[in-house]
Order: sequence, then C-alpha cells, then structure tokens
Amino acid sequence: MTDEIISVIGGKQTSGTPGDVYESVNPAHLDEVVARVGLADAETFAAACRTAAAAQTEWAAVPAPVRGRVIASIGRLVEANAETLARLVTREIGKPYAEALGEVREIVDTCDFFLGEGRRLYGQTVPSEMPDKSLFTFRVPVGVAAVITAGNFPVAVPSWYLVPALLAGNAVVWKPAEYAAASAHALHRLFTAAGLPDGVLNLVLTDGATAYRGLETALGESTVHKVGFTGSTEVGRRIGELCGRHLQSPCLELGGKNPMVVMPDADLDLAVEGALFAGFGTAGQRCTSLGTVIVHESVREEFLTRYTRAVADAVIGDPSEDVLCGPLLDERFAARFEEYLGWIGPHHSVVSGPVGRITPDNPRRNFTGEGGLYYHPVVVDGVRPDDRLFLEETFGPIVGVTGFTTLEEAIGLANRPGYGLSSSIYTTDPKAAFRFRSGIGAGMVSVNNSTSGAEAHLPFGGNGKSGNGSRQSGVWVLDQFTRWQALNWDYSGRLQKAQMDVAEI
Ligand code: UN1
Repeated sequence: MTDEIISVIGGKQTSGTPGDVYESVNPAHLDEVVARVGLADAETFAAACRTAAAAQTEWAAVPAPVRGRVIASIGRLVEANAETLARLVTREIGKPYAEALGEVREIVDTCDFFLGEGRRLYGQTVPSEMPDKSLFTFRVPVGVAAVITAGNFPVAVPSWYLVPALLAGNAVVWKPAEYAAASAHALHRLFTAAGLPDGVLNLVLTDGATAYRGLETALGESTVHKVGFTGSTEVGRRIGELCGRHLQSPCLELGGKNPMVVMPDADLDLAVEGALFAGFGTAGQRCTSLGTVIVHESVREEFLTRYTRAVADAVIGDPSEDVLCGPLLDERFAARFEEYLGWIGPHHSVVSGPVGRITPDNPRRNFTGEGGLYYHPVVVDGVRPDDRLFLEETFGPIVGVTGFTTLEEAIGLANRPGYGLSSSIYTTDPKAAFRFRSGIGAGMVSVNNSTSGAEAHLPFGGNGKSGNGSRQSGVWVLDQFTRWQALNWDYSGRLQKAQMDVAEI
C-alpha cells in the first residue's frame, strides 16, 4: 500500500501545488513506492512561516517546565513507536534496521536531555558596578526556526533542531528531504500528538529549490528568525549567503572529509573495526563517515591486509537483516557516487576488489540484496594530497588510504581538505592523542573510536567547510535557539549613570 502525504501547516493537511508529486522509493526494492509526496510551492512555505509566527507568541508564554513536559511526552511516544518508525526509516532510505532503531533511540535521548532543560533554562544574576542596582540575563526564544534537513538521518538529526527549538519557546517550520518524506511525516505526527498546539510545528514537504525561494520570502517578511540546515557544503554556502543578507547567522551542519590517523602503536584490529564501521556503515553516507585513513608507513601494509579482509568479509544487502550496510539513499545519490568513482585515477590502487553497482554481472560475495542501489565498498590506496578523492567529500562507500611518517605530517594531511567535522586517531600513546587533539581543526575528535557515532549531549558540529562554527546537541545548541536579553534594574531611586557613577571604595 502506498501512502499519500502532504504538508501539515497550522494543524491542517495542506496541499500547496496539487499535481506536483514526488515518489519516495525504497532504495532496496526500486519498484516499491513508499509514499507519494504532494510537493508544496514556495508560497506555501512562506505561508507556513507566517502561521508559525502567529502561533509562536502563545507557545513562548507556556512556562518552560510545561514545555519540557511536552518534550517528555514526545520522547515517550517516540519510544513507544520506535520499532514502527525504525522499520519505516529502513524501508524508505535503506538504513539497516539496527542502525535505524539506534537513530530513533537518539531522538529519545535528545528528549531525555531537553525535558529537564525546561526546568533549567537558566539566566544569570550579574553584579552591578553601582549600589542598589541588579543585573540579570534571560534566554529568550528567537521566534520562528526554519529547519531544513537531509535524509540520511531522517528522524534523529531533525530532532536535534526540533526538540531544543520547541523547548526554548520557538515555533518551527520543518522541510525534510523529499526522499525521506514518509519518515518525516510519521515523526511529525508523533510530535504533534504529544500535545504541541497547532501551528507550533509545521511540516512543509517540498524540494530544496522551492524551499529556498519560500525562505527568501519569509526572511524578507521577518517571519523566520533562525535557519537550521543540515546538508551539503554547497547548499549550506547558499543558505549562509541568503541569511547573511538578512543579518542572520544560520546553524549550518555541512559535509565532512573525516580523517582517521593510525599510529604505529595502534591496536590494529580496533582501528580496522573503526575504519570498517566509519567508512562503510550507513553505506558511507554520514556527514561523519570516514574519508581517508592516514596510516603510519610502518604498519601500512599490515593495516591494508587486515582492512581489505574485513571489507571483503562484511555482509552487504537487505537492510531489514543484520548487514553492515544496505543500498544508497536514492537514485540521485547513486548517480553522484558514480561520479566520485570516476575520480579514481591511474596512480591509485583499488585494493578492495570490484567497483560499481552490485549486479549479477558484477557480483559480490557476502551479498544478500536483490536489485536495489547497492554498491561495492571501495578502498583506494595511494591517494595523494592534491587528489579530488583526498580533498572532497565522497558521500558513499569509498575510503582513501595514504601513509605518513611523523605525527605533524599526519595532522597536516588530516587538516588539508579544509573540512573540520569529525576526526579520529588510533594510538596507545596519550601524548600523541593530545597533540592530535590540539592540532586538528575538527569540531569532534575521537581517540580509539570511529569518526561517526556522536552522542546526543555533546556539542556536534564543524568548522571550515563543515559549517560556520555553530554547534548542535547538549546545552550548546540553546545558543542557536535563544538570544540573551539583559535586564538592568535600578532600585536606588536616582539616576545612576554607568561608567560615571561607579561606587567609590
Ligand atoms: C549526519 O550524518 O548528518 O555521529 C549526522 C554520527 C551520527 C550523526 C551523523 N550520530 O555519526
């Protein structure tokens, strides 16, 4: 059975432009349409922002601890429906079921964290330089947040925006990826069923270009006050420029070219396990996926031998089963991945076996899929610092390998692509680990663990081409969805002038 889904604005199903329909397809079974998605036009996006702006004042007036109770209900509802939601995520984007369930768990973790923040949304008391005067700070909601998210984490990553934004008293317009629209629609239903008033969380189903035009209108009308965007560096740059024109700084969570350094004293089996999960788990389609292994020359051969064996032994296939990874997200991502495969040059050495789509003519051992957008995992040895393969994000199952001799050289190589999201080092030497931490430009560093798998209460985000320094998760994200207001309260009964009437001692 195929669901028909449309946008939900102000609590009402809203069709936008009838007739413009996108089919969200199961990438493991391309003949299965998971949902027919009625796409909204740009005016509908702008109208959703107006609806959100109208609903926001009342929501902000709800005491924060009560908003926290709504977040608690969302967490309970998501938990009660975890398996159904995870199965839908698996069906719609081909994420292995265990990972999809983990992704749903991450929403519950996020709710667990923020429900208490409703009772903590602390401000400060600040000493005044004058007598009989008190200074305070308050966190106030920004207003309306427009949240535009990718489909590789169709429910967890959106929740990193939605939960803190709502808790802090904002209204939200959420535009998920079209190819993950059914998962988004299901999550939206759970959020609103938990007791959010109409208009506080609006779902707009449309494509990126249309949302951009709608956002342009909304920013011009001052009905959006913060943009949260997770997606490619290229689109993030355009959104950043648009927001900049309206004197806004968005929360940008963009691509990554995440390095893993393997030191000579590393536990090689552990490093191989980390490189397998980070490189090929989620079919390499995380922003935190591994880009390049930078391995010490003295262990390079041994690492490659064990890594290629692990890659060959891994099971790829039907994401409803216990597999390392399933198919790519959709046809567009598959086409782009084929372009990246074209970057493999004559000076590279593909050490993992066949390359390209897995088909009866290009088979793989340890494969349980049938049809679908499945690709061979690729390990390319000999990537060089000027190669596109070394410098650019290759969203998909491909990992480059290069060697180094000194830690300084490894850090230089790790920083070279100019992204700065995640990174990791495998070593038993704390000195090397700390030097790596201080030398690396990434927002996130792992020691003896993979580049992916961030926890929901640590600051998540990147620098350079990975973002504009904004951070999600934990208390840090509150700085995205609130602004500080200063209160200056004089009870001296006379005009005290700052800087001029400083108390004498
Ligand atoms: C992303 O790919 O957009 O750390 C986020 C991780 C996940 C989040 C990835 N928890 O890999």
